[in-house]
Amino acid sequence: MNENNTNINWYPGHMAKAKREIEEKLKLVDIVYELIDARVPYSSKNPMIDDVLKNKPRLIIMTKCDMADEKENKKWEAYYNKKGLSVILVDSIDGYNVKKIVPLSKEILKEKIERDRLRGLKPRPIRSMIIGIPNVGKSTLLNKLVGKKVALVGNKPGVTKAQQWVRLNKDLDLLDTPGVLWPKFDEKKVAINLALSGAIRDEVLPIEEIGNYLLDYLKKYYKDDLAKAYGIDVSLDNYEICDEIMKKRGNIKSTDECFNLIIQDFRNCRIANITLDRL
Ligand SMILES: Nc1nc2c(ncn2[C@@H]2O[C@H](COP(=O)(O)OP(=O)(O)O)[C@@H](O)[C@H]2O)c(=O)[nH]1
Ligand SMILES: [Mg+2]
Repeated sequence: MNENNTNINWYPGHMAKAKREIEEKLKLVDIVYELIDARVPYSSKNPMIDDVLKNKPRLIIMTKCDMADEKENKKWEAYYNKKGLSVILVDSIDGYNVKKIVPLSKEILKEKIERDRLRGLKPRPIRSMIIGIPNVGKSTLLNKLVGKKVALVGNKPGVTKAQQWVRLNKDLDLLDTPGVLWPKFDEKKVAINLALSGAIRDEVLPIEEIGNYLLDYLKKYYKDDLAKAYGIDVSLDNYEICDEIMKKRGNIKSTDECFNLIIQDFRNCRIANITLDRL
């Protein structure tokens, strides 16, 4: 249950392979859990996912909702709902909403379940899988869903490649390895958001660029929180702000260190609960 692709670079070859692997697994499941990070609900969503999933029933799970801006959570949830997609916000650490995932899955699949029943098919557990970009919280959610009562179901007959399933309850089996989606960052803004959220390595972009972007964003949307967090005048330019912070904090000795501090504070939710994608 542990795949760690956060440090790899994604080349077209990797993407093609990841796509193929997901398509293979897709045939085995009734429903897909597409994980996106509530702090970056646009940037963490692979835009090619619709091509890969086609008409496969899907539940969008917005992870880390505890770290994101509550108002924005609601807006994004409404936005995806309006597009006809089912969405749920979760905190996979404390478990908020995690128990709703199975009943919601049954609801999404209720027509299919009813069709199968009318055709006289024996009822069987729903099969599902988790997919998402690196660091979105796939393993954490899987572990939370499974809890302590890990029950490996074993291979299903007719499945060529060995697949382990975990029985969550009598109604739902989950593939025990999540599908890793490649992050997509053609847009600069998306690349920066993915670096800030931890989906891609910081070193992919210069710290100065990420830092300036974050500061500008905070000045625009989280001005009061920013002023309060550092005790600074946020009408100053970014480099003046860094100078102010350096004066206040002896351990911060350069602008890069200052940008790094703000980035770490963002990641640890020390400034506020922040959402970096706006509708
Ligand atoms: N606060 C919070 N942290 C989370 C949540 N889900 C995952 N994380 C954290 O995000 C990081 C990446 O999670 P992980 O499950 O390893 O991501 P994966 O690469 O998609 O499997 C870890 O530090 C988790 O503790 C969540 O819902 N809330
Ligand atoms: Mg993982």
